[in-house]
Amino acid sequence: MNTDFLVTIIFITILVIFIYWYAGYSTRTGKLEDKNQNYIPDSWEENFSWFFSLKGLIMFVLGLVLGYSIHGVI
Ligand SMILES: [Ca+2]
Repeated sequence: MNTDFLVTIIFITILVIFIYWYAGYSTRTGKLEDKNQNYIPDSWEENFSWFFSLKGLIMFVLGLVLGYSIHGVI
Protein backbone atom coordinates (compact mmCIF):
# COMPACT_ATOMS: atom_id res chain seq x y z
CA MET A 1 0.00 0.00 0.00
CA ASN A 2 1.56 3.29 -1.03
CA THR A 3 0.92 6.88 0.00
CA ASP A 4 -0.15 7.95 -3.49
CA PHE A 5 -3.13 5.62 -3.27
CA LEU A 6 -4.10 7.00 0.14
CA VAL A 7 -3.84 10.60 -1.11
CA THR A 8 -5.99 9.70 -4.12
CA ILE A 9 -8.64 8.09 -1.91
CA ILE A 10 -8.66 11.08 0.46
CA PHE A 11 -8.99 13.43 -2.51
CA ILE A 12 -11.89 11.41 -3.98
CA THR A 13 -13.62 11.26 -0.57
CA ILE A 14 -13.37 15.02 -0.09
CA LEU A 15 -14.62 15.59 -3.64
CA VAL A 16 -17.61 13.27 -3.16
CA ILE A 17 -18.52 14.88 0.19
CA PHE A 18 -18.22 18.30 -1.42
CA ILE A 19 -20.54 17.32 -4.29
CA TYR A 20 -23.18 16.04 -1.82
CA TRP A 21 -22.79 19.19 0.25
CA TYR A 22 -22.95 21.45 -2.78
CA ALA A 23 -26.11 19.72 -4.06
CA GLY A 24 -27.85 20.58 -0.79
CA TYR A 25 -26.35 24.05 -0.55
CA SER A 26 -27.10 25.11 -4.13
CA THR A 27 -30.72 23.89 -4.00
CA ARG A 28 -31.44 25.36 -0.54
CA THR A 29 -30.08 28.76 -1.53
CA GLY A 30 -31.82 28.62 -4.93
CA LYS A 31 -28.59 28.80 -6.94
CA LEU A 32 -29.67 25.75 -8.91
CA GLU A 33 -33.22 24.79 -9.83
CA ASP A 34 -34.86 22.09 -7.72
CA LYS A 35 -38.53 21.88 -8.69
CA ASN A 36 -39.17 18.49 -7.10
CA GLN A 37 -37.53 19.66 -3.85
CA ASN A 38 -35.34 16.66 -3.13
CA TYR A 39 -32.24 18.84 -2.61
CA ILE A 40 -30.64 17.53 -5.79
CA PRO A 41 -30.24 20.07 -8.61
CA ASP A 42 -32.64 19.01 -11.37
CA SER A 43 -29.94 19.51 -14.02
CA TRP A 44 -27.82 16.88 -12.23
CA GLU A 45 -30.63 14.39 -11.77
CA GLU A 46 -30.86 13.53 -15.46
CA ASN A 47 -27.45 11.90 -15.51
CA PHE A 48 -26.37 11.55 -11.89
CA SER A 49 -29.43 10.43 -9.97
CA TRP A 50 -27.65 7.09 -9.34
CA PHE A 51 -24.88 9.01 -7.57
CA PHE A 52 -27.42 10.31 -5.07
CA SER A 53 -29.51 7.16 -4.69
CA LEU A 54 -26.30 5.23 -3.95
CA LYS A 55 -25.10 7.83 -1.43
CA GLY A 56 -25.14 5.43 1.54
CA LEU A 57 -23.27 2.73 -0.36
CA ILE A 58 -20.73 5.17 -1.86
CA MET A 59 -19.94 6.70 1.54
CA PHE A 60 -19.69 3.24 3.09
CA VAL A 61 -17.28 1.98 0.41
CA LEU A 62 -15.17 5.15 0.59
CA GLY A 63 -15.00 4.89 4.37
CA LEU A 64 -14.01 1.26 4.11
CA VAL A 65 -11.30 1.87 1.49
CA LEU A 66 -10.08 4.94 3.38
CA GLY A 67 -9.84 3.04 6.65
CA TYR A 68 -8.08 0.17 4.92
CA SER A 69 -5.61 2.53 3.18
CA ILE A 70 -4.78 4.41 6.39
CA HIS A 71 -4.26 1.10 8.13
CA GLY A 72 -1.91 0.02 5.34
CA VAL A 73 0.17 3.21 5.47
CA ILE A 74 0.48 3.69 9.22
CA1 LIG B 1 -34.34 17.93 -7.75
